[in-house]
Amino acid sequence: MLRIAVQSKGRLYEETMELLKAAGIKLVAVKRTLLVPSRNFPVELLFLRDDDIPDSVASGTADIGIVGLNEVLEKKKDVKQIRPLGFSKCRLSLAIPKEADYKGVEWFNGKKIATSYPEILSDFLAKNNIKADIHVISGSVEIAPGIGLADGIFDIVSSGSTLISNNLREVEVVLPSEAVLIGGTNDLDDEKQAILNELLFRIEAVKEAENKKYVLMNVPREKLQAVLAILPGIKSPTVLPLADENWCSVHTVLEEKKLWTCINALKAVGATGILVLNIEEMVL
Ligand code: PRT
Ligand code: ZN
Repeated sequence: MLRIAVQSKGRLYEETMELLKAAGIKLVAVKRTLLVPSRNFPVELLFLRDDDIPDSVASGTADIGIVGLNEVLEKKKDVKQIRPLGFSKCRLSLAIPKEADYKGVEWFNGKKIATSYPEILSDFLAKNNIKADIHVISGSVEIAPGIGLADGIFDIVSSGSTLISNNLREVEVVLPSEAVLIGGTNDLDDEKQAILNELLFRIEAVKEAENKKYVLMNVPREKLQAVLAILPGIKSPTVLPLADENWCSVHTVLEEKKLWTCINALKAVGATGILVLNIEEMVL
């Protein structure tokens, strides 16, 4: 049994659960308990506050964990990053009052900076030879400059709208962050390692399928070359005969971002009955 520490509620929760579900992991009915086993895969989920996830993995209470890179680097626990997971993307940035005259990071010399991430901030300041006063607060960091508690802030930014509504402007991106899978620094026993390998294999397949669509269409034989010229395909598209020998069916995988341009081009050369399907997993 492999124990995975995950956030019990908050910004990481939904997508963590979606990823595990897409990897085929079903839980026994999630009651509000701390430890929930899967009913079809040898893992159990340990639900924690995100702040506690790095330590739970470093101490061996959990074997692996899913948490924001920002928490991993701030907590400085003995853990290793196994793989990025591509969700809960954000960044840790320095921001200052929007009207302040900013020419570079030296601006922060002698200034007071409010943050919940003192470790990452002090590493950044030391690397840039800046001497500033770090003021640690645990929430609503963005209001600190407005109430005279600090000159600037160091906080998580996603869309940037929190900064704008507090009359602040982002001046330095210090750390791009996203959810990551972490593990301890000691080797897992063979059984747990085999479960982790299977989980990673499934995550790989889920990530591979993300943003891709399976597309099928009917094509007049004489237009087949024109259609094939448009399709990138993973290797090459599949071409199948139809009952009417003047027609064939073409199947391929397209990246979502290219989907509409491709579909328009396909229609223009004579493809019809275009079906677009979701792909759940893709093993390359
Ligand atoms: O209760 P628990 O301790 O588990 O949760 P938490 O309240 O500490 O964390 P939570 O659930 O808010 O966030 C968990 C993780 O999500 C963070 O550690 C980040 O890795 C990631 N994440 C992604 C974010 C954001 N986006 C985000 N926008 N975490 C926080 N924010 C906040 C930010 O603090 C700021 O107040 O949203 C505001 C900025 O958002 P924008 O869109 O206005 O820029
Ligand atoms: Zn937290």
